[in-house]
Amino acid sequence: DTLGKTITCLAAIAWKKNSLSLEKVEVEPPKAGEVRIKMTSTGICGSDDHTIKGIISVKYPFIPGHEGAGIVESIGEGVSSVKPGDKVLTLAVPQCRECSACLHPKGNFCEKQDLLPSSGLMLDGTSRFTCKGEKIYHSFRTSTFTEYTVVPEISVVKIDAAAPMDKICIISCEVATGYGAAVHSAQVTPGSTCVVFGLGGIGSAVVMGCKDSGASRIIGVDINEEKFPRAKALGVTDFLNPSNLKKPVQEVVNEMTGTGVDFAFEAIGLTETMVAAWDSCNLSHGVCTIIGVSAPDLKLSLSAVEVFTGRTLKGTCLGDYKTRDCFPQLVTAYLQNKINIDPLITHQLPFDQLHKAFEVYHAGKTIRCVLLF
Ligand code: COD
Ligand code: ZN
Repeated sequence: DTLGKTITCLAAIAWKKNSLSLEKVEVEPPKAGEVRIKMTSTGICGSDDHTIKGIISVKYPFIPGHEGAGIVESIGEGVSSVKPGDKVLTLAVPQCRECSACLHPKGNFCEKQDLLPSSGLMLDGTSRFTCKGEKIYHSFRTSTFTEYTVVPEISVVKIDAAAPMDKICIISCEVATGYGAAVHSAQVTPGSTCVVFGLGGIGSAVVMGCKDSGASRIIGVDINEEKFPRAKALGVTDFLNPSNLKKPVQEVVNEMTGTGVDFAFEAIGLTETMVAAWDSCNLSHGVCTIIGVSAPDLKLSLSAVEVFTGRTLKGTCLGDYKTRDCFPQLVTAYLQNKINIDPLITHQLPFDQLHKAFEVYHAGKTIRCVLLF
């Protein structure tokens, strides 16, 4: 029985930039308003790689991971939305239901989030993890690369008890972020032309969302041509590899479409591809949706005179979904065969083979690799 006790278990710790190792960690019981989860599965997202490399700024040493699913082990005082035994998803952006973002009908970037900036601590300013006597930080208040984690109640949501845990973890980021960007944030229209920059996990989910929305042409852009066959199966109609082009990719997109695309998406996190996505849009009505997160100190350089013509530049985080309200509905939609997320998972490995999982990820072989506990 683990109730009220510190649990010692296996977790991945990033001690410093680019150094990840599996360690025995102590996970404290949840305090008031917190939930301790026994993880069942977690995806490896590009953002986790960004945190390990220090591109997204975080506090070291920390436990990475945010795309997680698990079963509630115990709850702290006052927790009412989940109970031990519930199947849950972890939420990289919480939903406190009290802040200005949560109260706004369209807002989802809850003020209690811990992405930008990142404290690496729970809401009370302390950590629940220690290793070898040292305090270990959290990431995004989710930290899913561990057999047990502790998260605030606002960063977790109960899902359908029938949900297959080896699959649905990707709904908590890849599906919400990518598929949601197309169907919910940009609201891609039937017959439209789209371009998707980056055909990794997130970009592939964007392609799926464009296709499900009835887009008639989907141009996929990636420097790794190994991504093309799977993206084609998901709905990409035309491919561009910028490293093989003699002119900027946006010029080629404009020539191919005549007038620029109706919808552009950036799912890489580089300023140059963000600008290329914007410049690929129809001057009058094009909508450019930025999904990728860049390093915090960078700026975009756009032609100022071309801003007034009517295009829309929009950012999106987790598909603009209010996470606790909407993620259970995405799980249910999957269970009802309304969204097919299966092709977005290309690899599955046991959690203790985390290093191998990162090797296949870095080799550019994956759309999503899911780690199973
Ligand atoms: N031109 C074209 N393609 C490129 C380039 C380039 N210069 N550089 C890299 N790529 C391709 C890679 O070959 C790869 O296929 C793809 O871009 C990136 O894919 P992945 O699989 O490495 O990463 P994803 O898809 O899991 O994530 C990418 C994001 C940028 C979306 C991610 O890192 C991110 O920033 N996510 C944050 C979005 C968000 O909402 N966060 C909240 C919770 S994560
Ligand atoms: Zn993610």
